[in-house]
Amino acid sequence: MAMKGDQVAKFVTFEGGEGSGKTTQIRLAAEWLRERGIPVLATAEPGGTPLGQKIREILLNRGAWTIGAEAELLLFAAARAQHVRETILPALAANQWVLCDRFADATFAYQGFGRGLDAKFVKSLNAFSSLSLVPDRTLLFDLSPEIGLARAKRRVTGLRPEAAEDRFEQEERAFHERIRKGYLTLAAAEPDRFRIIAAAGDLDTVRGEVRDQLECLF
Ligand code: Z5A
Repeated sequence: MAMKGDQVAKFVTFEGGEGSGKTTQIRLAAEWLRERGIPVLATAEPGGTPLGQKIREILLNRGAWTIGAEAELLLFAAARAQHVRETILPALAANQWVLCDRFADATFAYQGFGRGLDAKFVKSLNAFSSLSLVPDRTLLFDLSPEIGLARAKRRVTGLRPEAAEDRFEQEERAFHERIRKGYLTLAAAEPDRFRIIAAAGDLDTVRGEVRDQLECLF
């Protein structure tokens, strides 16, 4: 599809449980948008800035230290605040589309629904740490934890070898079921923003669904 010069940049987040295929599809979507002449920044949380990368190492490395639910929440929030200020807002201001692998909904799903932290507090911390930025569209990659965790186990994480299965992948099955339910609850509450992607499909089918959803934003 030919793009117009007056295209307004969009902020699109990719959410879902472990191994749902977000990272793979962000890469494909970014390539596809670039081929259409659309400037794109593909980024991820936690991460996306030097501070965010440090926080990511602290959060995801297995076994080296204990992190309680409250500290975990605040670390994700700190990474996000820096990410929005240093990376996301400048990219949008430069009229670049931003595709982000996880954002504030992940905090709701994992620390709120998953860890059971107070929903009202998580909501207000999310607004603070996002500098009130809300995605134009959120693609929720919905998949049973059974399939997702099996996929995630086969993937290379890029962390040190002994951390190949990170802190979140070690959680019990019920935790991952709560995450899935939490995401679906968030999607039901904001149907204008969320689109649910059937992530159990093969790579090409999912890629097609993602493209259809992005085209709706042109
Ligand atoms: N977290 C949190 O608790 N609170 C927060 O606020 C935030 C995050 C922001 C980040 O880890 C962790 O932080 C995350 C939530 C928590 N929990 N975990 N783990 P991460 O960034 O390292 O990982 P992730 O975000 O969960 O992504 P992932 O596990 O890497 O999965 P993915 O990105 O959704 O999937 P993928 O890497 O694209 O694919 C996984 C494998 O499946 C890979 O081998 C692919 O080749 C394969 N794949 C992909 N698509 C398909 C299809 N369609 N069919 C078959 N196989 C496929």
